[in-house]
Amino acid sequence: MMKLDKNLLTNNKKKTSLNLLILGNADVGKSTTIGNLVYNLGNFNGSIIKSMENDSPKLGTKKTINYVRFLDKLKSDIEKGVNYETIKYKFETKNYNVTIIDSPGHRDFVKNMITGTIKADVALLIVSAKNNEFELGFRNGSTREQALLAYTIGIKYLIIGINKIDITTPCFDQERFDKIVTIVKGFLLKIGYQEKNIIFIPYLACETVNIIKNNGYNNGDKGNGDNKALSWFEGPTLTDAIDLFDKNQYLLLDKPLRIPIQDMYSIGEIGTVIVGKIESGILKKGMNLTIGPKDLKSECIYLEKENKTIKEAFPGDVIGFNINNVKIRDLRRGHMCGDSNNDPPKDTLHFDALVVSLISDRIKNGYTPVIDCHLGHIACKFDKIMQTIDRRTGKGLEFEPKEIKSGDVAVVRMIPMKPLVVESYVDYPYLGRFEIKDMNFTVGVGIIKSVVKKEKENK
Ligand SMILES: Nc1nc2c(ncn2[C@@H]2O[C@H](COP(=O)(O)OP(=O)(O)OP(=O)(O)O)[C@@H](O)[C@H]2O)c(=O)[nH]1
Ligand SMILES: [Mg+2]
Repeated sequence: MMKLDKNLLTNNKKKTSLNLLILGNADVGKSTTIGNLVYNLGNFNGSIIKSMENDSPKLGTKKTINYVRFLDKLKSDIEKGVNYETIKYKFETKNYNVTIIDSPGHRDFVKNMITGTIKADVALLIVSAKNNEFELGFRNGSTREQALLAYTIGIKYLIIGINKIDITTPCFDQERFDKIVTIVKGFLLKIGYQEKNIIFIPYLACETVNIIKNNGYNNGDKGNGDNKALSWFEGPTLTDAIDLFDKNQYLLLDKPLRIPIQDMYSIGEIGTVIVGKIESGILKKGMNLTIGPKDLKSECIYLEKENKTIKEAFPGDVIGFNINNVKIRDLRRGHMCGDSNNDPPKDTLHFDALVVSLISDRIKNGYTPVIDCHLGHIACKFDKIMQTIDRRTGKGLEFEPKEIKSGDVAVVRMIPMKPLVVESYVDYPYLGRFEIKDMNFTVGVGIIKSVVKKEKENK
């Protein structure tokens, strides 16, 4: 009989990590949901559970867990431990090791989301099915603003959790569910979400219904009858919805090659060696390379990763590679390496970006701060503030305003003061966002909507 390779088996078992951003208006059940997921699917110190069980009231034969209290206990437990500053709630689904990112909703959080310091793969936007609670959150609350935030920072896959489906009238009301889906879906499609990437899940956070299993029940039939109150719902459970997300699809394998240059060396007989991380595409030995913004032509002679020679490298790999025909004095940190035959990197004439101002000073046309975009660090002029944008709806407000103030979102045409390769956020997420710096302070953040590149003839 063939022996199974043990290493292979354990390697296969290793789950991919996934960051889940939790969004939702006040009181919709965010803490209850997080507590539920971590309690039922998490891997934490079991003594908290014991203490929870001891002081949880019993309802008939069922114990009810107060998940918000559990979360508080867990939080204080983590704070007592060594790893004080990073409070991370984690749980596992079939495919993923999930880390929860809870959204405090303040300025630094938004800044960190946009610059990618916190990187979420998937967002769970929670709404409440309770009468009026949904309407309030959608009309006056932050539901729409948060959905727009998720879209702006590039979260393509969005789960809409419709919580508290037990307290609709009648309870577990399918009509109520359908109505909420229609309203939210209409909005999401308008701001740019694709129908195939949004999914609606009715569930109950305080009772673990349709989170792991579709075990909805009617009042008076506590979970073991056939008469399931959520039997009308044929979609996945909340955790299955997370597993439906295909992270590989977003790994940028199929995109053209982009390697921002981190360091370069001139090594004796070998020649020029570049070090950088592949942001998208595949680098192969023998490939014809173009290095922007100067349009230098070269070839990849050999490449290595972790001191081993390899034939090809993939997104996320940090590699060193040897190129010919280019001297290191022509290269700078922040220059961009790409495939000569597939969308080679080019210098920028100007680009349009969605900019959020974070300084108290007003910004006018002509303002020229430094921007940090991938590894580039270049002065860029606010050539023209084209339009301010409503944060909540994404709709345009004022055309060509004289100035923008702190907190404003605006589309701005920007011109780099020196050669620079940038890309649109849609095409190259990691290369299409930037921080705006003034005297080394972050004064704003931006996302690049479109780029007009310098073509040879207009150089
Ligand atoms: N009926 C019902 N009530 C729920 C459910 N989930 C949460 N609740 C209740 O809704 C209230 C708010 O829940 P939380 O989890 O604290 O909500 P939150 O979104 O964290 O609230 P904030 O942190 O204040 O924004 C609590 O009273 C919960 O018991 C549910 O599935 N059904
Ligand atoms: Mg809470």
